[in-house]
Amino acid sequence: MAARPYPRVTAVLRLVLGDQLSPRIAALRDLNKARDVVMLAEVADEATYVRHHKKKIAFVFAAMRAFAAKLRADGVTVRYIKLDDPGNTNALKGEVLRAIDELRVDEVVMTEAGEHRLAAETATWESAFGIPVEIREDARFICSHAAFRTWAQGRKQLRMEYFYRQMRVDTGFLMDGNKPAGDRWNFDTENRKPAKGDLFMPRPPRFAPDAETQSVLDLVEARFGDHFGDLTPFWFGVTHDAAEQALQHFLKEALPRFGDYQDAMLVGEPFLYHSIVSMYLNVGLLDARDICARAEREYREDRAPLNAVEGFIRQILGWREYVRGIYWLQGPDYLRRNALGATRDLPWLYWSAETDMACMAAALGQTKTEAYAHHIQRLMITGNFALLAGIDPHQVHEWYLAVYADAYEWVEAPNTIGMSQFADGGLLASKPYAASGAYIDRVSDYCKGCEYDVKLKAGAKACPFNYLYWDFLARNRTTLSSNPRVAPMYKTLDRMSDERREEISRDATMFLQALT
Ligand code: FAD
Ligand code: DLZ
Ligand code: SF4
Repeated sequence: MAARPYPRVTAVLRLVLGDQLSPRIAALRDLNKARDVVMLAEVADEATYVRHHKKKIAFVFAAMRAFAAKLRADGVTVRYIKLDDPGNTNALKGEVLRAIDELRVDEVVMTEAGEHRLAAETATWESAFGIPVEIREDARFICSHAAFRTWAQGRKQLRMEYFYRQMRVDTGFLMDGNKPAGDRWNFDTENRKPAKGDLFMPRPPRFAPDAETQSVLDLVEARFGDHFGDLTPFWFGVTHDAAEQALQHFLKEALPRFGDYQDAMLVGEPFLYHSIVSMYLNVGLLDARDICARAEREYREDRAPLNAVEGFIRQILGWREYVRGIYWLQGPDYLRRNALGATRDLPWLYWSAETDMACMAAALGQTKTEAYAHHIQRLMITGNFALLAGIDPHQVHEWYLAVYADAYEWVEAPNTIGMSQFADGGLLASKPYAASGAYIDRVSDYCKGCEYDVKLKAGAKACPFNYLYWDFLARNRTTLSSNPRVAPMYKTLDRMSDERREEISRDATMFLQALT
C-alpha cells in the first residue's frame, strides 16, 4: 500500500466510505484543496448487502452528509451523491466511474475498506478504470496489519490477553514504567457485580435530528421502510461534536462504575454504565487512541477507579484491535466456519422479538428499538441462545451484521463466528460461551418477570436455557469433551441418571421443534 510509481497527477478523486468519516483518514492525507475532489456516495448496494437496521442506515447517511458539510466549510471541494440523486448507479464502483468520467480525474485515492467483500472489489478497480487507484492502510487502528501479523507469527494460540499486554507495552497506556498500573494487567474478577435499579443511571445523551438528518429519516423510511427496526425516535449524534459530547458524558457519568457493572443486565435499562460509543468510533466520529488516553486521564487524576478504566481500555485497546487483527489474518473463509456443524435456521423471533423468554425479549426488543445491545446481552443472551439451539453460524453472523448501529464485518464477524458461536473451533475463545439460566439469573433481573422458572430444570415451565445447555453439551460431545475447560461439565452430565438425560433430550427436542 505504499505510494505507487506513477507520474505526477493533476486531479485526484479521494473516496471516503461511510465508515471513514474522520478528518485524519488516510485518503485525505496530503489533500490538495485547490486540485482534489473528495467524494462520498450514498448507494443502495451498501445499505442492502445485508438488510441493515433502519437506524443504522440513517445514522451512516446523516453522518456522511454532516462530514461532507464540514469538509465544504473547510474549503474542500466535495462531490456528494445522495441516494435519490438522478443518475446514482447505487454502487460504489459505478459512482467512482461516473466521477472519473465527469471530472476528468487522473488518480483515485482511498482508504482500505473494512471488509473482505469491498476490499476484494476495490482491488480490481485499478485495472477496471485504467488509472492509478491508491489504497492506503487505515491508520485509525492502533495496531497495523503488519504489527498484528508479527505478534501472531509462530504462536500456537492467539489469545487476546497476551495481545492486549503487548499493546499496553507498545502504547504505554496504563503503564508505570515497564509495569502495568496497579501491578496487574487485568481487574476482571472485580467487574462482575449485579446492578440495581438507580434513578440516577447515566443514560446516553440524545440529540434531536436537524433538518438534514430529518430528510435522511424521510429517505430511509421511503426506501428501506421494510428493513428491520424502529427508525424513530432517532437520537444518535451525527457529527464529531455530538460524538464528543457523548464521550464526555460517559467519561464523567458512567466510567467510574463501568467496571463494576460491565456484565450486569436490568429490565428497562438498555445502556447501564456502558459507553455507547461504538457506532461513533466505528464510523470515525471518535478516535480510539484519544478515547484510551482520555479514559486513562480519568484514572490518573483520581476521577475513576483503576478496575473501571483498565476494563474499559481493554475493550478498545485489547478486544477491538484484536478482533480486527483476527478478521484480516483469517481471510474470507472465516465467515463460513462451522466447527460444531450447526444447521438450524435462524428462528423468526430474532426479527419479531416476540418470545416468552424475558431475557431474549429484552435483548431483542432493545435491538429493534435502539439498534443497540451491550456486550453481555449479545454474547450471553442472544448469542448463547443461538449457540445452544444449534443455529447456523453464518445466519447468526448476518443477523448481527444487520441489526446493530455499530456493526461492520471486521469487528462483528470474529465476535459472532469466534467468540459467540465457537464456529472457529476455539481460535478466539478457549471454550464456548454457553450458559444455563442460573448465569443469566445471577447477573440480571430478567428471570423475575419471566413466564419460565429459572429454578426448574425440566417440563413446560422450566427455563429453556437449562435443558438446552445440557442438550448442547450432549450433542457436541465429540468436539467438546476433550476441551479441558469443558471436561468438568461432561463429568456432571455423565453422573446424571439415564432418565434425567432422556428428559433433557425430550424437553430440548420439543422446544426446538416448536421454534420457527
Ligand atoms: P462498551 O461496553 O462501553 O465498550 C467500550 C468499547 O469497547 C466499545 O464501544 C467497543 O468499541 C469496544 N469493544 C467492547 N467489546 C468489544 C469486543 N468484543 N470486540 C470489539 N470491540 C469491543 N462491537 C462492534 O463495535 N460492532 C459489532 O458489530 C459488534 N458485534 C458483536 C457481536 C457479538 C456476537 C458480540 C458478542 C459482540 C459484538 N461487539 C461488536 C462487541 C461489543 O458487544 C460492542 O462493541 C459493545 O456492546 C458496544 O457498546 P458500547 O459502545 O456501549 O461498549
Ligand atoms: C454501512 C454503510 C451504509 C449503510 N451505506 C453506505 C453508503 O451508502 N456509502 C458508503 O460509502 N458506505 C456505506 N456504508 C459503509 C460501508 O458499508 C463500509 O464502508 C463497508 O462495509 C466496509 O466496512
Ligand atoms: Fe431467560 Fe430463563 Fe431467566 Fe426466563 S427464566 S429470563 S428464559 S434465563
